[in-house]
Amino acid sequence: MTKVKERKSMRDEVLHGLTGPQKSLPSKYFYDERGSKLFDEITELEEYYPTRTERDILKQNVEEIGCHLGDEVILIEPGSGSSDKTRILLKGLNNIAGYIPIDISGDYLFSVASELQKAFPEITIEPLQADYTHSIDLPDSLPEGRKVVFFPGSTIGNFKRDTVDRFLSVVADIVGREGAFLIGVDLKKEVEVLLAAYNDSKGVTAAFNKNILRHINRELGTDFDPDLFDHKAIWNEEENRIEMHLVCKEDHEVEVNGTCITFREGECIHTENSHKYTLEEFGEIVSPWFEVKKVWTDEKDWFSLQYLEPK
Ligand code: AVI
Repeated sequence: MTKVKERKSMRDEVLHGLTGPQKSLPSKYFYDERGSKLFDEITELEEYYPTRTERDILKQNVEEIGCHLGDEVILIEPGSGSSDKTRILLKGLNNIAGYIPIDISGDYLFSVASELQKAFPEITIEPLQADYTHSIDLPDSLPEGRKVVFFPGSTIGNFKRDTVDRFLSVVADIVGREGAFLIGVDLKKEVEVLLAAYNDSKGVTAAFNKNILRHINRELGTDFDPDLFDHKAIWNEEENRIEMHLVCKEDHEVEVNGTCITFREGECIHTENSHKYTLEEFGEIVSPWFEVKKVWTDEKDWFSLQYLEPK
């Protein structure tokens, strides 16, 4: 039943995106099994600085982060995936009473959670399968503690402004008056550095971008040929974001659920936004809900980890 519902909404979203004036596809469809593996490969690339930079910031400041979080912490991580960066906190801190990883993909979530429970038996680990962009009902059986949402990776950069606002209000709701928010935010920097990060020399980001078409083919039975598209990543100065596109190499048509979509040579499908902020801009965005209390950065000021408290 659930699967049928998911398929219908994917079909609707794909059709909606491909029949608008600017063709687009939702970036969440990068992430099937192959897409998640390609993303993991991206995070290991020399040019893709965010992951290793954020990891280093966490490692170098773990004690100070712990002091800000308080004595008995319930760590809540929306979109937890492999919980990779969280391990740095779980290992380095002794004030985490509970950890709630939240992810839409259940199998992976539950297997990561049970592995973590073995590694950290003293921490109550309660995985929650949910779409975190909407409101989240936390389990009743949580230990006492201060609720802290952890959202690393600068995933917030992939959200459009209305989604950012909705997400911030969901987080404010979850943590309540006494809680806190620890978030990774990628910062503005030289355009060459940004372009290299999204146009890597090994072509992994290109494969990741084109994978969205393979994923849609498999789920919806469409016949997109990924080889008829080139990867393109550009810096949009006005919108302060990297944009990823798929550029059509020759005129052709693809049928999506009975609707014929025409592609012209040179036409683009917009597949992802990755916004970059200054510290001031980000402080302004969160200001209706949160106050930025502490910011940790790397020595080049490329990436920030920010500790926020509700207003
Ligand atoms: C998941 N997200 C923060 C990545 C980013 O940098 O915007 C996704 C990504 N797209 C291309 N490379 C990485």
